[in-house]
Amino acid sequence: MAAAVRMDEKIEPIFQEVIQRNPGEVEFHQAVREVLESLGPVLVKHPEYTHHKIIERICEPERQIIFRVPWQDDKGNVQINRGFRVEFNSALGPYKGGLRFHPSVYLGIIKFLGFEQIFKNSLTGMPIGGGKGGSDFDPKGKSDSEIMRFCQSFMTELYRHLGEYTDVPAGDIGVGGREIGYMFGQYKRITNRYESGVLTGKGLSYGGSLVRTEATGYGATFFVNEMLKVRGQSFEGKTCVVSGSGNVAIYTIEKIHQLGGKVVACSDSNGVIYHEAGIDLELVQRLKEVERRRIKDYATYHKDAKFIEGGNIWEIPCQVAMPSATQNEINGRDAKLLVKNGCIAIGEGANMPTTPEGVKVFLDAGIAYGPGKAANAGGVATSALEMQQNASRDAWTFEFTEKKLEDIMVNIHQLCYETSEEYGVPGNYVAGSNIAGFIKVADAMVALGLI
Ligand code: NDP
Ligand code: 2IT
Repeated sequence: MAAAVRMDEKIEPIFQEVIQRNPGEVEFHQAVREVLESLGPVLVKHPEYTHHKIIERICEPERQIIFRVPWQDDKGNVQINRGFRVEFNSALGPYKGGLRFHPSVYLGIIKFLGFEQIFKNSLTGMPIGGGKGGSDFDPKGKSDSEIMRFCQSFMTELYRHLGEYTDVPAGDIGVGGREIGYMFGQYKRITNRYESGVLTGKGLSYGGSLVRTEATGYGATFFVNEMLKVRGQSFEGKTCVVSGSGNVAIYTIEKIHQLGGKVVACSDSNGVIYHEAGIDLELVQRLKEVERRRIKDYATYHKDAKFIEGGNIWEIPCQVAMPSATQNEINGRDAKLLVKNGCIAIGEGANMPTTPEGVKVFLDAGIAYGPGKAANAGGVATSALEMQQNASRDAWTFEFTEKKLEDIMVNIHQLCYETSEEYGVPGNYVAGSNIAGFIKVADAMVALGLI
């Protein structure tokens, strides 16, 4: 298996221009570099992409929206946040991608996420373009009323850019069912339209889809299951570690347990819970989904579990690791530790959780490494299934929808694997996902003319 290659000499100047035109946006540079490093052999097979300047065009968002979000806290103080929506590429369909509410959000984070989303959405095989948005608003410690006022203010500006055929946001870090509900309510009120397809991740009482809540975690686990199958392995009896304890982590843990694996650790930004007997998922769900508490409290319910304040979850030996918290949470040293401790598969529930040094370690070690744009595509794919149900005013059963999700993940895995073989790096899912995701968008861009 080949490791990450050096960037092609025709592509390098394009990348340098991206850095120059987007100063300081280091996460965006990182995401672009990773994709561009895979594309050298593609240009050899497809000289038309060079002629049409597809790479230059794909690195420049179609539209970037930045806006003020004023709101009032419970004490009556005026608060100001910044809102973003980057509408990156609509060659395959309306812009589609989540909204992130986290204090670390700035344009560079939204652009990295939006860029990844283009290729991820392409891999799903569904008619969705790429976009991402969010705010530097910190939902932690806010009351329900504060969250509602913030979401209403955010949507009061964003609504004019949205539409079921234009741009369809969903959740991401800090944005779940509660926030989507408040935003959908405000969109409906302002536009006087019950336009279900304008947001996904909706509640089941107003047009949401079964399985959307579970989809990213379930999908990532299905993807890892496929990678394991290629190696004649399965989840049965495997010790697993899942970082984070939010939406993606919770449903990753659930599916791993259903497939016979045992998750022994999860985390939040304060620290790590290690529970050798296996994570008690019902408790995590109650603490996180219902009571919105910290993962530290888990240890007060299970005396045999340990909370490691500020701990590094990747130091815990495991055979399968599924980073499901945030970007750059596995560095080169963590990756080496994982490999040394016997890890054979990585499935990225989070977006870009591994640094370039970490990716290189995994590829060099020849372990099964499923990058986020492939492994976590089940979330957005199920969003597209939600759009499909909304458009036909239908509602599918859990089993039917989950089977569709599983089929989509099996197909994505197969597409990435076959593409890696076609390009001479069998089992390199980085190359496979970047190339397969890119080609579909590039072909559509060529067909649509200079837009
Ligand atoms: P949630 O907000 O539900 O959960 C996020 C989890 O990650 C929390 O446990 C949080 O801990 C932890 N976390 C977030 N930021 C940091 C940080 N800077 N440092 C340490 N820990 C952090 O988000 P999701 O589960 O939805 O998202 C998790 C990841 O999955 C993100 O990378 C997201 O982009 C990606 N993703 C999400 C999809 C979805 O459908 N929701 C789809 C595809 C990818 P704390 O509470 O302490 O902040
Ligand atoms: O990163 C992602 O794919 C998401 N946060 C989900 C996007 C979506 O539109 O469902």
